[in-house]
Amino acid sequence: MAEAGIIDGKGIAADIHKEVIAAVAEMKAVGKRVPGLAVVLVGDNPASKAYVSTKTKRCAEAGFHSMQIDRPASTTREELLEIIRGLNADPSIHGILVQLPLPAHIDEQEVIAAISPDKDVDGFHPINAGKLSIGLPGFVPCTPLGIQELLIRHKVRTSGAFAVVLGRSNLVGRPAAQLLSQKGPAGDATVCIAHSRTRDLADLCRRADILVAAIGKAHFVTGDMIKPGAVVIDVGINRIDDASAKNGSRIVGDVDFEAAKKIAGAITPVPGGVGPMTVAMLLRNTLQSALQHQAK
Ligand code: BQF
Repeated sequence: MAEAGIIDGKGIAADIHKEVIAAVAEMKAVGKRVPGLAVVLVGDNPASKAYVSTKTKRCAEAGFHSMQIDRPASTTREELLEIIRGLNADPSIHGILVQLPLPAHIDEQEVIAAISPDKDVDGFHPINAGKLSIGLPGFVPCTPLGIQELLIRHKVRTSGAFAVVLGRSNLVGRPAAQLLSQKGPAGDATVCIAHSRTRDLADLCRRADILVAAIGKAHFVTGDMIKPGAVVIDVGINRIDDASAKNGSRIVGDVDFEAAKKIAGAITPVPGGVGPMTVAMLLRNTLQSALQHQAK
């Protein structure tokens, strides 16, 4: 059989980026405020720092007003809540993102709940999670939204398909399953959420027309777990040792890509698949928020 088509997340994200730039130019032309995003980074987790700088950079390129607030790991819960209160009240800010994970002494759920739901561009506030679960419009988490957009733009048929989502996190697996099962574009699938306690996991995966891997384990999905012709969406970002790499390590997904591409019909690479879409959807959510804040 032919090798899988590669789903070009990086290219699709670049297209969306251009669409956002055009929309910002239009907002300026009609005298609206440009979208404003505040990114709050607490502590010095190297991966978080890298993600935050990517997001801040992309926002600046898109013509957004962007604000990055860096605080030490010793920041107290009260200090962080005070920062969020200020941003909630700031009319130049339409999106507030608190980079996760937070230091262990801070309750993430309390912080997320303090963000005004109409500025919650990460879609993690319980109000937005609840809206997604009952099919009301609201902010949808960026990674699941990016997966939905990849499926739409790659013209993947989801209606009636059997989709297996590996992973039940509130940030990725669960909302991804909700989007796939809801009515409409990239929806109408029959969805199963699988996790570490799922029995006969390999057999279940092998039945999937669409397989979304979001478990956070390098090369967890092997070639024998993939149905010939299936669409494989790899959400994983795992650093593994690689003696042949410049810095001794490289990033791989949750799927054994080399094995999978011989069997799947289409597959997202890592890097360059879902990751860039996550950032593109952050820009789109922030644009949406700015438009909603200034609808007239
Ligand atoms: C790429 C994230 C786990 C935990 C917290 C491009 C990103 C990643 C990869 C990126 C992610 C993952 C982000 C690529 C943001 C996606 O080229 O493959 C962009 O910046 N992401 C995050 O902010 O927090 C995370 C994953």
